[in-house]
Amino acid sequence: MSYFDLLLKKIENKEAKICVVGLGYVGLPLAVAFAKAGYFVYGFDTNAKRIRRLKSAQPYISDVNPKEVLNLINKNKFFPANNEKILKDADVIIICVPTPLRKVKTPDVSYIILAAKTIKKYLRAPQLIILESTSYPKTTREILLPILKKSKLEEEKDFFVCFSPERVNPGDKKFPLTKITKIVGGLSKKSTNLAKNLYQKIIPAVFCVSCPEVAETAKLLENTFRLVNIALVNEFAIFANKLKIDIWEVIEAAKTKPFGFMPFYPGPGLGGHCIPVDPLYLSWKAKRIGFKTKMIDLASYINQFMPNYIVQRIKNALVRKKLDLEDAKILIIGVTYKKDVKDLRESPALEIIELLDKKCKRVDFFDPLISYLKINNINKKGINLAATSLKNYDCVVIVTDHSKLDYQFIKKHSKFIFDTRNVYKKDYPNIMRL
Ligand code: SAJ
Repeated sequence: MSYFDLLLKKIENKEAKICVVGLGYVGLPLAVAFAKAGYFVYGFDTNAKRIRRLKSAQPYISDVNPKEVLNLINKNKFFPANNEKILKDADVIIICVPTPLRKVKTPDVSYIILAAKTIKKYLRAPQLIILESTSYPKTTREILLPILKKSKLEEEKDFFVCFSPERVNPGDKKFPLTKITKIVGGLSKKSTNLAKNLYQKIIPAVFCVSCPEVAETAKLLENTFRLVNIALVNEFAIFANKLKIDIWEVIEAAKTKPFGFMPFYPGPGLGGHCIPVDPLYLSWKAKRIGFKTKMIDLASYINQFMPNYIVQRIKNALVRKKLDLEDAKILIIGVTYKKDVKDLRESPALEIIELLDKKCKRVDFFDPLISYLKINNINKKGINLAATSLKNYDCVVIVTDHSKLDYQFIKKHSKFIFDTRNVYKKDYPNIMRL
């Protein structure tokens, strides 16, 4: 029996032991899904604090129920550890590590390289290695595979390699992991087949492609599609405001078209660890082969300009009220990168606060999910949202529109509101929208 047949059989009858490397917003839900499907799942994370939190039912990912995780641990279905030796016992290893940008906006694949080097130490026949972390086309073939081949084992014979992009939408209850079609692209039909059979145990819809590069690029197309369309609507918002046209009503009208249009909404900027980041992986790779991705570069520029635009709109509004920015007290409501998700990464609110901190008398924030900001040179404790406090501010800015905020209370007790998310659906004497 070949190693492929042996591994396929173990996957089919759920004897295969899985190890998810990286227990973040992608890896942890994936580990839980496989454990609930009847596999024994190791969870490897270099962050020992995360392992302790999992074993004591302390949440750190809003999309996962900590009690459910502890139950799986107690039933010996899920074994989180920060001891790399567990990799030796795994038949399937799924890499879900971060792929951020460096300060100079170039890809940082160091987490993938570290994971690959660690896996290589314990690589044995047969093992299926799947990369889920979003990266530029050819990462699987040019970065992951060469490191694994240093083990002297033969790919697609002793070990099998596949790319399957993570597509989770943080905070989205309508589309949980198990309802999002899984794309799989292996180095050969064997690895694709192994990955397809594995994912089908938790996700009914699996879409196979011919190679890792197609899977890598499909993911980047998805997120670049969002980046470009968000930039488009942000630019429309700036243009519409100059003509005193309600951009929100324009979008409501445009989306009545039953085909050929998909609504996106303007906002204070583009946050998160995916949309502002992943397309820059593509543009970086393109530049290295002499191709300039003009659309991505321009869209990134427009989205990155939005925090400045928000500050400009605040300044102009206060000038109309005969108040200078340097005398103003501003309250920012909502600082996470999108509503109802406890995540500050690339959040435009942080840049807005930093810009206002340099210009205003006082800048405070309130966010029901975040009580303290200590990022870059921001060091602030969130205020209590009370009637008295709201009245103290010359401008209250709705930056992130969390669902559980009492917007009527805010409207009643604020002198002036700048609503960047169309929470109030129309302008009022004391409310200005983007
Ligand atoms: N945003 C707008 N206008 C919009 C939509 C979003 O300004 O019309 C802003 C949000 O406020 C946020 C940023 O863009 O700051 C990103 O929001 P997002 O929901 O598009 O991105 P993520 O990173 O939370 O999740 C996305 C997923 N989103 C959706 O499909 C709706 C999906 O593309 C990926 O599964 C995920 O990135 C990923 O991991 O790549």
